[in-house]
This record gives sequence, C-alpha cells and structure tokens, in this order.
Amino acid sequence: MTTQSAQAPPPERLQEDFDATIAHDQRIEPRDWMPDGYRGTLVRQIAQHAHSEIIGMQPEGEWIGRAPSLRRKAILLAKVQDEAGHGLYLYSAAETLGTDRAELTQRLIEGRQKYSSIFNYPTLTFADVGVIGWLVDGAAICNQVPLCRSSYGPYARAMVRICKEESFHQRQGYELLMTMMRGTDAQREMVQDAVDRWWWPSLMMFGPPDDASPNSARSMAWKIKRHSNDELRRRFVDMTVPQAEKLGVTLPDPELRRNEQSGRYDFGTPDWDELTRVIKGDGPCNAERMRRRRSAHEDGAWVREAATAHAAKQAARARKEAAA
Ligand code: FAQ
Repeated sequence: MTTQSAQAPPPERLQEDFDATIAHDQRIEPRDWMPDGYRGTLVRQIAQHAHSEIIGMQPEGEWIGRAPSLRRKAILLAKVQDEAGHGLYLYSAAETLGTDRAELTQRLIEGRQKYSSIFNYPTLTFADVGVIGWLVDGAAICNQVPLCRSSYGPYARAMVRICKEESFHQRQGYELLMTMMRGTDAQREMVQDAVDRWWWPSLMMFGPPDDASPNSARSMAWKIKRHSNDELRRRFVDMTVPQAEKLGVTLPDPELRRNEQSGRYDFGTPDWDELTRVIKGDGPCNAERMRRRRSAHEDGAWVREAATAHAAKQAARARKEAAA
C-alpha cells in the first residue's frame, strides 16, 4: 500500500517549490524537479559552452609547436590543457541533467549544436595567442563570473573553478602582450594587428543584442543567466579600455569614448550580420574547426572502445569476487 507521504507531490506543488527555490536564490540540484524548459535551456547552454571549450583548443593549439621559447610553450600547453578540462567539467554538469556526453558530442559533430563564434577566426601570428588570452578569456570571465551564481548547482560550481583558471589565462595573455609591446616596432605592429582583428569578434561572444536574443528573458527569469548580453558586453568594454591604454594599443572603434555622465564607455555597433554568418557556419574557419573536431573524434574511437571494454572487465571481476 502506498502511504500519503510516499506519493509524488502534485505538479502544481512541484512548480511552486521550484519557483520558491529560484525566488530565494537557492540552487536547483539534479535530484530536484524542474520544468522541461529549464532542463532543456541548461542542456543547450552548457553543451554549447562545453563544445566551445573543446573547439577553443584549436586556434591556440596551432601555436604550441611554434612558441618562441620553452617558457611560452609550457604556458600555452598548460592553458590549452585547461580548456580541455573545462570542457570535461561542463559535459559532466550536462550529464547531471540526463544527457550523456557521447550524445552531446554527436549533436555537435552533426551540426545540431553550436559552439562559440569566436573560435572560427584564424590565429595568424603569436600575438594572437596573447590577444586571445587578454580579450577572449577576458570576455569569457565577464560572461562566466555571474554564472558562478547560476541557479543550477552543478553548472555554478563548475564555473567557480573554470573562472579561476580563466583568470590565469587572461593574465598570461596580457603579460605576453606587454612583453611584445616592450620589444621591437615589428612586435608592436603584430600586437596592434591582432587587436584589430579580434576586438569585434570578442564583443560578439556575448551574443546578439538584447532585442534580438530570444533566450535571454526566460534564462534570466530562471536565474540561469544573471545579466543580459548587452550589459555584459558593456562591462567588458569598461574593463578593457583602461587595460588597452596601459598596453599602448588602440581599440579599432572610432565611436569608443568615455561618457562623462555615466562614467562608462560608449562604443560602436558590432557587425551583427557577421555574427549571424559565423554562427550559421560561414566564418573564416568553421569548416576547418569542424573537420578537425570530427577527425579527432574518429581517431579517438579506439580509446573509447578500450575504456569501455576495460570497465566491463573490471565490473565482471568485481561481480565474480562478490559472488565468491
Ligand atoms: N556564438 O538568445 P541568445 C571561452 C546563439 S568559452 C555562437 O542570446 P543565450 C573559453 C545562442 O546559442 C566561450 N552562438 O542565447 C575559452 C542561441 O542559439 P540557439 C563560450 C551564439 O544562450 C577561451 C542564439 O544564438 N561561452 O571562451 C553566440 O541566451 C579561450 C540566440 O542567442 C559560453 O558558452 C555566439 N557568440 O546567450 C576557451 C558561456 N551568441 O541555442 C578557449 C555560456 C549567441 O537558441 C580559449 N553561454 N549564440 O539555437 C552563455 O552565456 C550564453 O549561452 C550566450 C548566448 C551569452 C553565449
């Protein structure tokens, strides 16, 4: 006989509990009931984020074998490995929502899930490595620090560790650029050229403008996202302009100026058509990034098969020992 207390609460009660948890700024955990839309939004965002970390290894990874010194090589190697780790924490967070990593990888490989537009641009010189650290990791930090307070527990906790590491990434990029700026004219030109190429794509990382962002309102109501795309973009500009001045580079935006009334920076409009094109797969490196991701997945098939066979063998051995 089922007792009253063992019965599942009625759906309206589940929704009320969920709403109250969100309203009180508490965390939703994997065991908790959640609306399908909340679960789906999290899987979409976390998976896109995980795919971005993994594909994001490619642009800088291309420079590991060409780093100008052993020190720079060791730093870059550590950074690129960190990005792999971030991808894995995030796939684990997505798995707590009931979607496994193999399925998410399949969706990426078949082009059914996105990854960040920023990783579809080429890294032409070693200055790009510094600029990715400074601007791309800087934008990632601006976007991700508020995600440490995201309402979904496993995502928020993964973000704490990721943000600590992104902070090291940003500093190494800035330090690399500072070193180059103290070097020759040719090095300074390389840095300025890289800044010119990466500035606008970095602003696009924050997503479309608020009035063209279909997911923001619901994500913010659920406290998955804590700030709108435009607000975070603005914070990034406010944070970065003084750093650019100290570095001695010019940001390629003639409309960029300090607004004396607000104390913040006004800036130009990114080319939203370009963002749309890149998201749809028509950026400078989309085809190359996906080709490499697919071939890495195929090349890794034997590792997955070996790991599965090993786990099955271990489990069989454990069962035999338990039965003995
Ligand atoms: N690229 O309605 P919204 C990193 C899509 S990690 C591609 O505004 P939402 C570390 C969006 O998915 C970088 N697609 O969407 C690193 C949606 O499509 P859907 C990744 C984009 O989710 C550094 C549609 O457009 N970071 O850099 C982009 O509310 C260095 C409508 O957009 C994260 O993923 C874009 N830029 O807000 C690694 C952070 N923007 O799914 C290596 C977590 C938008 O409806 C080296 N994610 N889309 O078909 C987020 O904060 C959010 O998902 C946003 C987008 C802000 C990215």
